[in-house]
Amino acid sequence: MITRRGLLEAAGGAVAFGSGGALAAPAGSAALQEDTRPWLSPSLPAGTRAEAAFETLAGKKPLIRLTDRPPNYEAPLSYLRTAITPNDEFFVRYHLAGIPHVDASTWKLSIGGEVANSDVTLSLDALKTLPAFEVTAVCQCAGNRRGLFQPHVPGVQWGNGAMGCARWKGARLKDVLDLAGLKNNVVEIVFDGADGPVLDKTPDFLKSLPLWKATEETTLVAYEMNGEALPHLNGFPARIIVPGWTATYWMKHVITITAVTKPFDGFWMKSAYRIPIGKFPLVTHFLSQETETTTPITEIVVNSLITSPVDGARVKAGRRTMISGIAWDGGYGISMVEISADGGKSWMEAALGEDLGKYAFRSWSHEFIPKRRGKLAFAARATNRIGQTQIHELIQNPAGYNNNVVQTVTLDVV
Ligand SMILES: Nc1nc2c(c(=O)[nH]1)N[C@H]1C(S)=C(S)[C@@H](COP(=O)(O)O)O[C@H]1N2
Ligand SMILES: [Mo]
Repeated sequence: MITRRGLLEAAGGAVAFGSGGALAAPAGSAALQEDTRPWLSPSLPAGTRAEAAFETLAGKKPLIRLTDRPPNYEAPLSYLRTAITPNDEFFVRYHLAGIPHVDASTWKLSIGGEVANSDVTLSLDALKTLPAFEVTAVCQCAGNRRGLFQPHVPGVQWGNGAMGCARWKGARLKDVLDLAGLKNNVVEIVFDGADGPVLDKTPDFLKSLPLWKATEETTLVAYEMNGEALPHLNGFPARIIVPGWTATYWMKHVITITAVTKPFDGFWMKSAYRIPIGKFPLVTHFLSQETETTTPITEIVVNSLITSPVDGARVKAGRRTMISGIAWDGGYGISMVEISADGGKSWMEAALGEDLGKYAFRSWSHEFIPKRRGKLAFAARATNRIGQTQIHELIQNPAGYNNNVVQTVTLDVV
């Protein structure tokens, strides 16, 4: 298991990291960064605002530490200005404090359960012999922006940075499952990662997917992120990639894949990551897990983020100013981003940046000239290709998921 010390410094090769080698932060940079306060939304709970600080994990640039056991670190706004998030700027989220050491040469992936042929065990090299596919996709925690809920709800108090977008490369999960063959009454595929609970009270993190989603062409067992091995803290040597769906299903350090003929009833399916039925306009459902009152969270809701200028920034009256950001959704693709400078009465269409695929961040920008001095509030609103748009009022739900309320930044025009 990797200790907190190991997480921070990757001491002397004790930790087997993805790209193997000098991943330790330069001496002193952690301390240096810890003095620098990250920008935090004023809507976050006071306790979070007081405690959150930059910290440099092994192989990472400084991220905002929300908790360190288990490690939960979000990206500051400045890392979200590009449609592709670099590996060393990608957020880190774990449920369990037992972060495993993983040695690529001994790592094995086991496929079993209700299989038609026989159980299969793959080495990393064997996994890489299967046809490789690449997809650019947003990995967003279901609880991203939970900290902005009013009233506050329990859980990690994420701001805007529990997300990133990368090019993921790996084998199709479907091809991996085909090696073992599935019995025809399989309903779900269950995943386990190499991490485990340190205290017995947290159940092991196991997740399942409905068979139809598990076997979609874009669902991968990924071993590369942006052309490199996965960073250790993002799931080295392989993780499940489920484009369009929230990151809770994106199992890191995956070691076991099990086919089941009954709905999987582990804690993280039955009791966690659920939303009230009928409150969100989701298109894809996870029916085998649905009850009368709740359903597992599935798709990422359509959303956007203003990344520049930052809230409270000073801009000059009469001078051209660029407002820019990113937009994303659950895989239908962004069709429009609009900006309002009058509290939502009128909207202007922003220019969309390069299309990196329907699962990716879509960058956007809008140029304007602020005329009058004083405070100027800007809102951004994204719409996707099936006409879903961001909401103006928060949809309350106990775990604080799916926060896609239109956000505003207020500029100081001088
Ligand atoms: N093995 C393992 N995989 C996991 C988790 C975990 O706790 N353990 N958390 C999931 C959740 S809830 C999220 S948001 C993403 C975070 O991915 P990242 O740490 O690469 O950013 O990993 C997912 N996969
Ligand atoms: Mo998450």
